Amino acid sequence: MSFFKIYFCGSIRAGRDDVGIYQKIVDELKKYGEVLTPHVADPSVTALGGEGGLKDDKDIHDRHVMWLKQCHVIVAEVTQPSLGVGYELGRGVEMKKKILCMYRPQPDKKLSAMIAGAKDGNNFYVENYKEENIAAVLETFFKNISPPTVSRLDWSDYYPM
Ligand code: 6K6
Repeated sequence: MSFFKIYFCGSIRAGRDDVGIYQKIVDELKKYGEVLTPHVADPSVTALGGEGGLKDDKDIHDRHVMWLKQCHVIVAEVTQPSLGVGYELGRGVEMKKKILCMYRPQPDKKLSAMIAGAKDGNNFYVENYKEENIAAVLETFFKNISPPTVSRLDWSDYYPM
């Protein structure tokens, strides 16, 4: 089994309604490797609450950009629109990361065209899904991408950029 470094994105300050789904996705992602951002799925992290260990917004931003650089793949739950998630995806595209956006279709809303239209069938995937299909969607994504070329013991674990 390949050991991917996975950056998971989900709404924090934009609202925590979907945190239960984020937990299910992160639990599933752990079968494929190391999730660098498990706190996004932590129900004790609220939209207004702080995160232990990270001092301020600059600290949070810089730490997350460092994890974005380190990851092999980005998986984002994009149903709850979030500025932070959109920013992470834009940075990820520039870094040429493999990206999967997971969206639960809504009766009264449409996914942003800047996400839906970024789909390219190569690096940027967008999948509509239902909660019961989380495992299947992730299995298909990971089956279709190349395994990481570095082992679990990556130098960046010792010398973070
Ligand atoms: C925790 C609760 C309120 O504020 C915090 C501290 N902020 C963050 N903690 C951890 N990750 C964050 C924080 N703010 C943004 N992020 C990153 O952006 C995560 O990786 C999420 O994927 C994304 C959420 O962005 P917003 O705009 O919904 O907060």
